[in-house]
Amino acid sequence: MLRCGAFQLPLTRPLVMGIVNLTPDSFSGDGLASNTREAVARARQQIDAGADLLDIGAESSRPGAAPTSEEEELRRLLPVLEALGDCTLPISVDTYKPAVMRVALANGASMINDIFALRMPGAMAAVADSDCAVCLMHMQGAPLTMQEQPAYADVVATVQAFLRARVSAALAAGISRDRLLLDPGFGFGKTLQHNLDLLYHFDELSIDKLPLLAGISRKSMLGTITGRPVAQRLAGSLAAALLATQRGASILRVHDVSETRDALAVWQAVNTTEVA
Ligand code: 7PJ
Repeated sequence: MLRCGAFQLPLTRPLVMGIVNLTPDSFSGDGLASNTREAVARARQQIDAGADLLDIGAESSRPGAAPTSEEEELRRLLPVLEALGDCTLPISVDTYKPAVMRVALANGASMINDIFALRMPGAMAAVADSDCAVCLMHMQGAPLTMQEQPAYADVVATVQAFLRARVSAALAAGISRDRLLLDPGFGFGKTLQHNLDLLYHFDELSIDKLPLLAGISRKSMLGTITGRPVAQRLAGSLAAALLATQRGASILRVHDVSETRDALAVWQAVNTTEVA
């Protein structure tokens, strides 16, 4: 079980986290230019498509993206959180800013998805004061420059060591282990080869058996492999989602919820069949 504010998320089958993007400059082409009505419609679509939880992001973290101000991030986020006040699914907010975390948690969010893994001053305390779930993600560098020259001696060992240190820091800050999720951060300061190494060794990335989240949907690694532009990466995304699931992913962060659910249904049907 993952403790997620008032929710308890079962981790006995892979869960689908539907992306709701409030940024005007999303790489995946689904940005909603901070139009609240469209954003809420998109969230409801993700729910109807069978999402287990939503991930709402109001600041772009695509490679080369410049930071968004706290005020602008909240201006995009708050009306959507308010409109989703009756939502029966857990809502995760994708942010690394402590002030945004606190406001989001006070306005209905029950998970914080932090690409900086609570490294910003004050972030650890902002979530420790609540009972939300937290996704700790690995990133080398920061979005503006992270794809310039990513380099690792051993990417799997580096990500493991990073996640282990962030788990220790979170536990020391009083965040209980049933609130933690880990994520290697595909595409965040990584070459194609680094991403492939991490996906191949995905099941080795869990620290102390904590659940893993995989975010590969529509990412450029799939474009590089398939030669497809972002609008044509569904098949690649589904393949990657299944590979991550097979290697132990508990939560899949995706744009295409209903298609991912179908792929998972097939995986699950096979996976739960005992050979006579
Ligand atoms: C991720 C994320 C990811 C987590 C983004 C995109 C780029 N959060 N936020 N993991 N990616 N936890 O939507 O592809 O991989 S933004």
